Amino acid sequence: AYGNSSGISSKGLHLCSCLPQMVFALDTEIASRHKTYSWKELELANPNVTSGVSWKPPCVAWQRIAIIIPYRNRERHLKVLLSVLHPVLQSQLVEYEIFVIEQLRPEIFNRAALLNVGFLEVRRLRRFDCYVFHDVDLLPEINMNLYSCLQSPLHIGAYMNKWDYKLPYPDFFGGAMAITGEDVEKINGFPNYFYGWGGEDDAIYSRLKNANLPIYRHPACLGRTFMIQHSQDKMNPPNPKRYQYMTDFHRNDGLNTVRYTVKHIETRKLYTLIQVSIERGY
Ligand code: UD2
Ligand code: MN
Repeated sequence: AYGNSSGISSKGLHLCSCLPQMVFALDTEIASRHKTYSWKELELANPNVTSGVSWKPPCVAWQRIAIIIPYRNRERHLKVLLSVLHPVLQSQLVEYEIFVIEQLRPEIFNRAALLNVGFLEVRRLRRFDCYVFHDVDLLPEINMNLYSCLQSPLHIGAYMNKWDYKLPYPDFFGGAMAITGEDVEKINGFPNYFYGWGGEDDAIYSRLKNANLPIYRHPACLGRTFMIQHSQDKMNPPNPKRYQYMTDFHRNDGLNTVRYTVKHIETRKLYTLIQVSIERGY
């Protein structure tokens, strides 16, 4: 069941509180200056994370969460994100594990197909209650921004520095979202035909809408996120078909049609790396 608050389970074990034990905020100065950590430094700062195993709080976690990050060539962002996510998620007393889904091929980036692959591969490895699909450059500004699945999908990256902590438009759904496995299946995952930048977040939003799954957002004071400023990646140019594709909804495309090859899986100290090639079907 979702939404347990603190209490005692029938077996006498303490269920975790869903309130962080200590409230802390991100140092946006550090984040915006792109502090470059060495991997050694980062690992030493997170000694309690064991590779290839979910981190568990010292109580019964109310959810098991997989963080799925679509990724290519953003090592600096990944380091900053890991330096923030591990302490934030641990303070939130959830059981969690971080997966980085790296696209090897084709050249043009496909964020939504990587989310499908991430979901399928992670689910094959272990069972989670909740899947958080998370941009590599997005940081929670306060650990009261709870990463959790509710009765309907939660938009985590809603209120960003980039947009002055307001929604750029009412149906905005970029950045990060938390969805149960059942809900991912209900919408048949994400569209595979968005190559390049833009539109796929809006298409995902319309999939949810068509499935009568309303979007939740935390109050703006808690749901604050910070996107590290960056330029457009060379191999992720604006998709010229993004407007056309957004309205032209391919119900039969998604989890069941994504074609890919897993090239390599590696459990690193602070995350599991899954390297894949997407077969271009469109
Ligand atoms: C916005 C949305 C994002 C997505 C995108 C349109 C926010 C915070 N985010 O991000 O969710 O809808 O528009 O496609 O509004 N990536 C790589 N390597 C690449 C290219 C992309 O790792 O070469 C990943 C990475 O996780 C990145 C994400 O894809 O954060 C989105 O790409 P972006 O950050 O370039 O796009 P942006 O900031 O406009
Ligand atoms: Mn970005």
